[in-house]
Amino acid sequence: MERSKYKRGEIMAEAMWWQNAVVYQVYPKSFQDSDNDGVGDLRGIINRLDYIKQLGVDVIWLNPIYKTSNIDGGYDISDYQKINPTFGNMANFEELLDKAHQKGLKIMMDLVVNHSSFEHEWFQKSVQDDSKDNKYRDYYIWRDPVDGHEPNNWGSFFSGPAWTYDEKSGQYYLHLFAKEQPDLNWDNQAVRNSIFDMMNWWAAKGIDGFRMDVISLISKPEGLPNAPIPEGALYGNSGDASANGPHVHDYLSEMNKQVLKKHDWITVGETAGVTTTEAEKYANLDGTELNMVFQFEHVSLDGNHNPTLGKWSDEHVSLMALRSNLVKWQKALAGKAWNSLYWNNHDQPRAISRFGNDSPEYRVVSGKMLAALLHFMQGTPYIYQGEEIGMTNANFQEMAQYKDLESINAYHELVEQEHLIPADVMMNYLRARSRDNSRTPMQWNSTTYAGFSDVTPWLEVNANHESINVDEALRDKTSLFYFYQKLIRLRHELPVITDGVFDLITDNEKDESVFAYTRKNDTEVLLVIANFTAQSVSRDYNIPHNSELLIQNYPDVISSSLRPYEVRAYLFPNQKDESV
Ligand code: ISL
Repeated sequence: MERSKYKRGEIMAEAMWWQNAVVYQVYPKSFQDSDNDGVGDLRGIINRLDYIKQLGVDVIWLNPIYKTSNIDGGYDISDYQKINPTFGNMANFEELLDKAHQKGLKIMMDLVVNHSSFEHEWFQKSVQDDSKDNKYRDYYIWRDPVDGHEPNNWGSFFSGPAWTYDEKSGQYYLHLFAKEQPDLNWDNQAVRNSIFDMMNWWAAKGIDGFRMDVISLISKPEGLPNAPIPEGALYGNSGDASANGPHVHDYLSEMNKQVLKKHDWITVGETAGVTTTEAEKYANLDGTELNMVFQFEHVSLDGNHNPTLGKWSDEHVSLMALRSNLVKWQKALAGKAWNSLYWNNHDQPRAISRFGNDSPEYRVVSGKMLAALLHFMQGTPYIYQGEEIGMTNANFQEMAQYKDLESINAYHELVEQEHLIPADVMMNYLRARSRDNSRTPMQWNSTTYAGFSDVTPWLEVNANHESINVDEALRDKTSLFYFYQKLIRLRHELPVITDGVFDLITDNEKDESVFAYTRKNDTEVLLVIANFTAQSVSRDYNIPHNSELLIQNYPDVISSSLRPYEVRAYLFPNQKDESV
């Protein structure tokens, strides 16, 4: 096929740069330790920029690197304008930004403003003796007790109630997450101004955008009413009660005017509880709020059937459920808003262990299948560090190996306090879903600490680093790394990956094993066929004779057969009268 005929290499004229981009997520604590204290740091990231560049991505999203109380992996910020000293200093950050820019990489920062740390100056002033009279009291959400109890029945995301009592003032403050993460009061104009000033301060440093932590939760419902308590659960669901609250779109529009619209940035809202209808507002193509959102539905389908246990489960999602959800998002946002695409991140287990197959036989082939399936969809793909070499879940056997407060608190509450499930069942659930699964140190080589550090790391290295590591991946031309590299290159070269209309192929919605879809624009059709199972299946898809096989994860093609986790993507001209 003559590539030039189909405008290959031309980028969709009207596309925004972030619609053609691929983002690489770095969790600094676990990426690269340069000063041998067992914790990753900014110098470590600087030293690895060439590796990230080699992959071919456009943007690095840095999880929080700010001064922190370190209760929740940096999501408890005590100073938004200072760098976590364990990670380095502002000069290191400026060097990182500068060197990334020199290499053509952009830097997206994490913005955590639903809450601050309890050690933030604002909260310290909010609780001090004369606090009821100072302006910082109202920076947070304080309420009187009701009948001697918490002001409402809300639970925290990290177990226990969402309220903590302050003896001095006789009031409770709200925290949807840990008690060390008090929620900021977005209804207060002074709070919003302080946040926008801080964002503008980072803008002046030359950053390229923000990923906004739980930004869907910033506008709490009027009067903070009780929330429905899921059957058997201890507390009302504060996340559902606060998600997409009454003023959230006003506040984001205001942020857009005060900060975002002045810059050619990438912005993504982490929007717990978002629906497709809400996403159309957050990520509207007029650009009045954010560029895109992280939705949670496809990573919530395999939760426990028992609502009391929520995410704690070791279920595997069926292809039927997963596909219908992903298709819903592809279709609903088309032409109205923009999707972000992800299988995993620092809060989710590893993609291959969860959606693919992490046995030695199928790890790489299933990883390639998942990668292709996601990267050919419409939206901006996110790659979480280590995904590109096929890192797997941590497989911890002891509670002492876990460091994540969500995991530790859930174990205490569900096993020891409420006796809802036996310890061994919870250990299985943690092996399947704990956030520490994705936070184990990056596996650079086969040495004792995987090349992450020369000393014992803050979280144990996965034992499989002896065979699964960057050195190995770069040596092997058939590795996942080069497969991702090719997917990223194709996205940059083929407009249809950005602008093509998404459709399942005829009858695919009934197929329990194969996920097959097309993307079509005026000139080209991209056809993606993926076997989601460990069994060979036979299917005949009438691949047009003039199609180009863009990428595949087996060395050859057996017509009308798909081997375990086989994926193939074809490109052919769009002859509008034919349909696949
Ligand atoms: O991690 C979760 C499920 O295991 C979510 O409930 C998570 O808490 C939610 O997605 C919000 O995540 C973000 O905000 C949290 C922080 O702990 C996460 O790391 C962050 O991504 C509080 O800031």
